[in-house]
Amino acid sequence: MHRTCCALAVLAALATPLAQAASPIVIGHRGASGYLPEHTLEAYALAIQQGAHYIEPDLVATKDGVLIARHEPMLGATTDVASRPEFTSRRTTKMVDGVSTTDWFASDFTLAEIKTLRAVQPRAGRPQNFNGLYQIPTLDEVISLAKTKSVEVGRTIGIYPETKHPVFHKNLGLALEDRLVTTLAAAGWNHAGAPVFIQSFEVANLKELNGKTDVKLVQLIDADDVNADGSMSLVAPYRQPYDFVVAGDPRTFADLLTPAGLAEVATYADGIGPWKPYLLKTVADGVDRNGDGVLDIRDRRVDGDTGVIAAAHAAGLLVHTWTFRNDASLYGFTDPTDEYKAFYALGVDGVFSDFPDTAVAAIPEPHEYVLMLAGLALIGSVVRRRRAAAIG
Ligand SMILES: [Ca+2]
Ligand SMILES: [Ca+2]
Repeated sequence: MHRTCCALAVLAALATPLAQAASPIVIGHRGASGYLPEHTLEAYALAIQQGAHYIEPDLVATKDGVLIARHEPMLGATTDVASRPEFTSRRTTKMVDGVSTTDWFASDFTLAEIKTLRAVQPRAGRPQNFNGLYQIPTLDEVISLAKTKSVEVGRTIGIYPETKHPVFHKNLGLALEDRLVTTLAAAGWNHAGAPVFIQSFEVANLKELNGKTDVKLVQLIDADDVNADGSMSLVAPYRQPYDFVVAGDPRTFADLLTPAGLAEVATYADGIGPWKPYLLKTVADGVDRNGDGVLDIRDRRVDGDTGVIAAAHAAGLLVHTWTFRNDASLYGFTDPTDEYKAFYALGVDGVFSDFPDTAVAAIPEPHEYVLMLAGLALIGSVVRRRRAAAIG
């Protein structure tokens, strides 16, 4: 009886903040890239149609300094450039974050030349029948699409641009930051309330952006791999933010998730975007859990919350995690819906998904979400009390 009263009292105390807690956002990762060639207006439009709240353009610069949407400065994997004889001689070798890379680079092409290219599907297991149909969009065009679609569908569609390889672009004389802020300002979106999150794997450029814009900023947290025991594998070039490498700063990505790391991130960013194994620990223990006769990442044992989300929230940071794919990256899960539900129950604030329809369908109803978070808060308060008792 007494316990029930306590629980109800805690629930009542939590009711106001929880009622304001937003349900998780779905970010259409490179658009609905599970279905259509990534980073095309068509893929972004499909993501919106499927219910995505944000669309994600990765940004690289052209030779004439225009921001376009590509996952990499390299064009070989996601466009038909290799089949264009007029561009054969543009293939070259550059250092990208310390890695010698031979390809066609956006920074060697004018926007007019980029516009003659067409997007292709880079993943063999995904539909190839849209190859050669769609253009490479500029950031301006992505913003226009978000605005037009917002009116069309009657809800605000945000953008979630990523500055790709900021040091690389700076060294080319094609720094991304001012170009991005200028473009956002021209769109009326250079303010804290704009439906925009800017993300980066580097730190220095986010700190620079923090001095130049009030738009929300997100520190991405990478890793090379996840070890069999569930710990993170940190190997270059996925060991550290590349600006740390250049500056001789020894800290790794994982160091940004310690209490000290999160406290520093909170001085310049509004959220973190860690790779999902940082949040939910899974272990490869050799058991074929889904019984398909093959051992792969889907069979990993789900061991549970790493505590990173609670620590980030305690530091005042949002947590948006990546990448959810129906056809890959299912650490510890065979059904993608089960994976989304597990991460929503952990309390993530958003997910980057190649299949936004599946991500949206798995979001709990608002009243379920409030109860779920109340449950998390109750568990948290019990754990804190136990810790206090142990210390006392
Ligand atoms: Ca991205
Ligand atoms: Ca299996």
